[in-house]
Amino acid sequence: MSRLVVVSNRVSVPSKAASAGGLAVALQTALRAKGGLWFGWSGRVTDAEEIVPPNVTHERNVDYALVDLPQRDNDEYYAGFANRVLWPLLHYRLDLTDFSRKDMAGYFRVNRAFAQQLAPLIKPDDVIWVHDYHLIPLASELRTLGLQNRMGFFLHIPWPPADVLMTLPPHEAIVKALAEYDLVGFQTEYDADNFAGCLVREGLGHRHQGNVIDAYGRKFRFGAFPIGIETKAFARIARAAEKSSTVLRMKENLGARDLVMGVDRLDYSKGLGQRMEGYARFVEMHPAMRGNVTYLQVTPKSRSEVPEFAEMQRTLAEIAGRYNGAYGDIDWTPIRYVNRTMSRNVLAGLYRIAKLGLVTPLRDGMNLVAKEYVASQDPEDPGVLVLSRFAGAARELTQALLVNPYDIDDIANAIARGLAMPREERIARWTPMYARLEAQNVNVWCDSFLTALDAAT
Ligand code: ADQ
Repeated sequence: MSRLVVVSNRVSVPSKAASAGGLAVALQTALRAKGGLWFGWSGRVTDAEEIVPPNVTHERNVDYALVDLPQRDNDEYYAGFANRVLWPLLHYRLDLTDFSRKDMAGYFRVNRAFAQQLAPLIKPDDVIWVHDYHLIPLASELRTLGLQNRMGFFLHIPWPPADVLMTLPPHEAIVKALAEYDLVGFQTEYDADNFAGCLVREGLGHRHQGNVIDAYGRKFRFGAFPIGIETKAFARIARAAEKSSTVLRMKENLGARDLVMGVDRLDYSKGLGQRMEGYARFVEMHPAMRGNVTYLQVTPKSRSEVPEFAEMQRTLAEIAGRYNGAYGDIDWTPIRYVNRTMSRNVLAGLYRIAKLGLVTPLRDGMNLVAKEYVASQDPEDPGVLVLSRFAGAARELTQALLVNPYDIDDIANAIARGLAMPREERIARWTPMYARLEAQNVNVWCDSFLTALDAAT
């Protein structure tokens, strides 16, 4: 059996202090079963001139090889090209891309350095699985060093249509780099079709039956592999967490009020401003609900050194403050905006007691919060998921109340409809969603990608 090599920007080394999330657990399970190596950045930034050989630790059949990033590489590759060009562009935000040739050079330079550090650790029959937009050129750099291994790439975020992609000055270098993989995976069929469409429309490649593309003298496969969660484990954690002290405290505090809940990283792709406005419109339109519902938005502060993030944080606090001032009362705060991270257990327990999960990104590769919310519900009395039609999860969770996250009234109406929904309808909508999440859990995702990669030649 071939060894598995996983490469990602950040590596999850198992630790006693932190419990790993679903993706890390699934990859660790696959790595332990096959024996393997996980390579990537440690998260540390140093004042070294260049990337030096990784620090390798071994744990349960798996080597973890971590490299540190010199400051310049962090600025150009990570903070620069990956996060200020690829992230906004692939989320359709042309207005926020901040392209410079210096950062682009840094991005390709770090990928070359990663390849140089990784290559000596690779055995001839290893299967290499590269994750996400930070590392698109890795396969081409490894091939330049003579590696002929099977290599797959999975993009966790969306892939936009050709007209959006074409605005990226090095779009052709990015597409060409992807052609060096044997399998390129996306979250949804839309993303996969956008990718093939970009190649075909720009005359860069030909699409064949069975999702095969011919481009730059190579034939490779592509397709949709929607990522899942640890569905059963999440349901179990949520059941147990309902009795945890934090969740009991929240329940007591809520009294007879309904809980509406949002959980997101602070990011412009998550549509947090529009979401708060949508909830405020709901409160405005339904005076009888005032005092009877609380919206809890859990969003830790992040990257406050980046001006846009600090600005976003200020704007959200300002919107919450404005509506709390306008509609709140001595014993009622309409929006509780909490800036901290919560453990998976507490989140699962809060999801379970929330009558409504509000997940309205403007664009999202998948969105695991939507899936976690569904998995956490009580089958006898489930809550309602209000979900953006622009999240990858909307392709699977079709029984959610799907909304246009740019349309404030649509969000307000969905909240009203969700909170008033009879139990039979809630059960009828929830049951097929849960069944799907159970059938397509994160281990199934992992296996189906690796099986397709095995079959790709
Ligand atoms: P993210 O953009 O990070 O992931 P998401 O899929 O929602 O988005 O996953 C976030 C994870 O972090 C969830 O497991 C959630 O529980 C956790 N989380 C979020 N806020 C938290 C908080 N305040 N406290 C604690 N935990 C919190 C990228 C893509 C997504 C894609 C995933 C996986 O952008 O579209 O679904 O990768 O492929």
